[in-house]
Amino acid sequence: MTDLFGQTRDVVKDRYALRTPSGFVPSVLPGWRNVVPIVQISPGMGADFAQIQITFDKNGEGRGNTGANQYLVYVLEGKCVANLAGKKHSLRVGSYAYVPSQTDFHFAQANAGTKLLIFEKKFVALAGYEKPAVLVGHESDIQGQPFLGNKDARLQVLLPDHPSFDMAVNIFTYQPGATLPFVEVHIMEHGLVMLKGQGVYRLDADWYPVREGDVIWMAPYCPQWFVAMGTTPASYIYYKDVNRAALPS
Ligand code: UGY
Ligand code: MN
Repeated sequence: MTDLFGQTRDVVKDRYALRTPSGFVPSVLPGWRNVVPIVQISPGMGADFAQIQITFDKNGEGRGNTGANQYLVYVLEGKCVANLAGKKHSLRVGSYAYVPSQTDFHFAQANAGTKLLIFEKKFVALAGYEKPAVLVGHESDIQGQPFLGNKDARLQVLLPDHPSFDMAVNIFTYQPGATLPFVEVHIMEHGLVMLKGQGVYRLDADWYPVREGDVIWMAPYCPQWFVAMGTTPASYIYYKDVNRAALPS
């Protein structure tokens, strides 16, 4: 039986969005060739950052300069080589690269099907602190810490917790039945991709079943809560803006 036409789990609202792979439409990004880019979140939705998925075809590559923006690139599938500010790094599933503003980059030598997730944000400098440098790591080197004392909800913080960074990217892993401890409401904005498992996300006053591959945008102050469900752990990678004044001067 075919799926029922005209149905989708996608919702795009003023304060949040849930996007699912069945609704993804490729676009074209300057500097990227032989790839399929999906802009999952962008200012067109109301967000103050962009979240982009890149899938490589044969001979795919992305070349450019970050300009005023900074990137956190995470490898969802496959492998590739990143040349960042003239230095080459081999990346595999779970690798991540922080690419500061005003930095030359070239992503290439990827297997067809390699998938990158990019969080892109305008860099806001902080007086008295140097701009962060290129940083490359792997999620397996980051210890998951119990979230607010709950060992069944663990947080891996990929970027240094330091005032020079104005963005954070974390991986949250929940055992089945584990939850965010309370409904969060905060100044930070989020972009999120479900990496594994299933659960229910509360967004504002609405509840949505979510699973691997789903994407969520949460505007600042959007009430949010999650419970992992099923028999396997659920995990998601997410972005947030951090460490800057509430009211820019
Ligand atoms: O870092 C966070 O704000 C995180 N606890 N939010 C979330 O997972 N929705
Ligand atoms: Mn949050």
